[in-house]
Amino acid sequence: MALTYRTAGESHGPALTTIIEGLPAGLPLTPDDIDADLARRQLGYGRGGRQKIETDRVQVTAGIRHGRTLGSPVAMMVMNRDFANWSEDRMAIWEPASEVDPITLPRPGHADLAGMQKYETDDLRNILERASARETAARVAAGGVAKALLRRYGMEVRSHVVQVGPESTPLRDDLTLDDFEGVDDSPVRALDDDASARMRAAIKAAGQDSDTLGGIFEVWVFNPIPGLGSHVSGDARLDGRIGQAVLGIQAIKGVELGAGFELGRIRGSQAHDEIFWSDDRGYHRRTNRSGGLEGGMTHGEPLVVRAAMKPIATLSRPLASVDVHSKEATAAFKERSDICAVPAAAVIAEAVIAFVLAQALVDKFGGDSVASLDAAVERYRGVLAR
Ligand code: EPS
Repeated sequence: MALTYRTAGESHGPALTTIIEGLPAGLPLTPDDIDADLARRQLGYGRGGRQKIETDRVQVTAGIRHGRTLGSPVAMMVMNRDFANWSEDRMAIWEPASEVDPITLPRPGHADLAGMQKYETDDLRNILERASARETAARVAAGGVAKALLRRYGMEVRSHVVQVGPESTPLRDDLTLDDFEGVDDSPVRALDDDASARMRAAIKAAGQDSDTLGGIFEVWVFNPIPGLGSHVSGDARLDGRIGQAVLGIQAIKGVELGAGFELGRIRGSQAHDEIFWSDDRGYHRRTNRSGGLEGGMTHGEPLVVRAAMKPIATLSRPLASVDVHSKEATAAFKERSDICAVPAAAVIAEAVIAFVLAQALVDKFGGDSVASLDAAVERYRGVLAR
């Protein structure tokens, strides 16, 4: 069975739900495999008031027994504590809408206007509740499970922030797992202290101006098993699957793999990663401009994915908009929001990339149980060592 997941839940509704189908039976899991990433997603300098209300923890309601997956769908809930403040009126599940005024002032950059047109509603709360990045907590829960599966086969997923607004840190293609050791200690999840301080100052300045900031982050996956993904069809290529997953995160506007757009500016002789062999390392490369992917498949060097997040669209000094009732020019709707959520977006991207890799792992090695997956991976590693 293919590995898939689905989420449900509104930002201020009762809970977020994640259902994962197609996990092999017998995978050991602990609450911390999931909760640690939920907590990391809530951090980052520049977050808004919501994170003070929530302490995200997963509640498993199906698919796990005695700390192991059963092979049945795994269902998980993250409760929205804030629902208690909304359940009586604005997010009441059964009471009629007549009690609450519709919100009619769409925010530029948000899903509001196109969503109102598409779903034929004059209340943008019907759109923003699901468009909100609160939903990403449910995806991070799925990612925690995927990471546990990947870790079993030596694959480790990490991320760091490389740019916030105008402040950046030089890109490197030689990072190791150890370089990421203290990344969560930086309030912006940057690897160097100087960049971290500059990024923090930029967020502070944006906040003082009632403005928001986006940025750029990288996700690295270390020790990928070579041959995940496939060249045989466009939709099997891991490049495309990763692109879809990362661009499917709220506010992500660009994705690069390896050297990315830079590859369009240099010659072939400069662009490709030459192939070497040694007894201890097997096939390996001295450069990784391909970001670990050739022909839509992992080749064994780290997977490197970079993505750009636009500034958050909810501004406390709102941009120009139009009231969808009167069609009069007006300022856009204001709601509590973050100044910058790039550090959190990096954690979310870890989750969705981990899930794509877990899918590719299950696609390649199959099996209803981790025991059969283990055996298939071991056989394949034997083939690779020849
Ligand atoms: C978020 C929860 C949201 C926002 C933010 C991210 O909660 P609330 O709307 O109650 O403040 O803080 O979402 C957005 C910026 C957005 O545009 O949707 C979260 O949990 O990540």
